[in-house]
Amino acid sequence: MKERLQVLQEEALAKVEEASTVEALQQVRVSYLGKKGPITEVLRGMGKLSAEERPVIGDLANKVREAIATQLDEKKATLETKALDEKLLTEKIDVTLPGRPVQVGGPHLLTSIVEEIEDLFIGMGFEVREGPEVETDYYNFEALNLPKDHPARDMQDSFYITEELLLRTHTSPVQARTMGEYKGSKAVKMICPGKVYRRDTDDATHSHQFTQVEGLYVDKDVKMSDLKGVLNQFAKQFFGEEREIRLRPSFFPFTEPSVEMDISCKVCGGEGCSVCKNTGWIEILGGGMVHPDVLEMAGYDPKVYSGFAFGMGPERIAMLKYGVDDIRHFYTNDARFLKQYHKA
Ligand code: 2NL
Repeated sequence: MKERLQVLQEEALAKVEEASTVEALQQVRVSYLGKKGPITEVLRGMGKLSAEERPVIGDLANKVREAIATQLDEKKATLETKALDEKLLTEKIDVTLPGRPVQVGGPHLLTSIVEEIEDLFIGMGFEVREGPEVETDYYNFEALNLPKDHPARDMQDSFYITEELLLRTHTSPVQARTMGEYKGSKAVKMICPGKVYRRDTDDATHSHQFTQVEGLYVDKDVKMSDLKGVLNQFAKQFFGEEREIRLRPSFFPFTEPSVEMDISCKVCGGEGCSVCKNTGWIEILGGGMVHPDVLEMAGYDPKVYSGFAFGMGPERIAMLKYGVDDIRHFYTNDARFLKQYHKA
């Protein structure tokens, strides 16, 4: 039995030596050390041995098994290291290769325009305020001198959620809310940028959702000349020092008197061309002196307080400044359009 064990050990070690893959090694392990292998068989047959022989053979069988197992483990480690080395050699990474370029985004043109407008008015002492896009009938219409039967609040032109709730049609309710919050106790000097909604058929110059920036200055002794001064400053800073402004009479339900402001055409310098439709002027925004009823509803005594307000559409302003020919470019978000306006 001793010899048989010794032969088995030699055989097994030779097979281990021969094996060139981890799989072949596993094969050797199973055939020599497995449950049906010869060593197990020897151990099973121990019952037939004499009491003196039993511990000697048992001890030897265990030693043989251990010797084979140790060889197997060592060979396995060697093979694995070799396999890893080969893999590392073939899968070399060239760290000097330039990386794939990362797509860099930037603010949307409308965002940049709104921020530029905000900065100019902040520079003149206005604060920036925002408010809800789902508005009550009261703040969107009633508080702005647009009673229930007023044609400007036609159901056709608004997105109603309930009888009393709608998507705001302008950002003025934010101003009405602010005045209401101050309860006629102090001056208001604010602008409110944001999205507004009107039922409209989209085309090159119309969109059912667009952006507005409105401004409001209410204080003791605010005059029309203050409106003109602030808007002139804005126009020159935004469009260029050489641009002139003019105010034309107009009508809005929430201002009296009301005006529309034009800037001189930069293409022809006022001579008349296709951009300004031969007038030399381009319409930019509307405004006026806050209607006394609007002041009164918000808790401001119109005998003590007066104010001016104005509103503009950043889409229109961006279209004029950059020659964008279709308002839908702002919303379809074609990267080829958007990229042109990413500042370096
Ligand atoms: C335009 C004209 C305008 C206002 C907005 C306003 C707000 C309050 C009181 C009075 Cl709380 N007026 N806003 C006034 C006149 C014109 O917008 O063409 N926007 C695009």
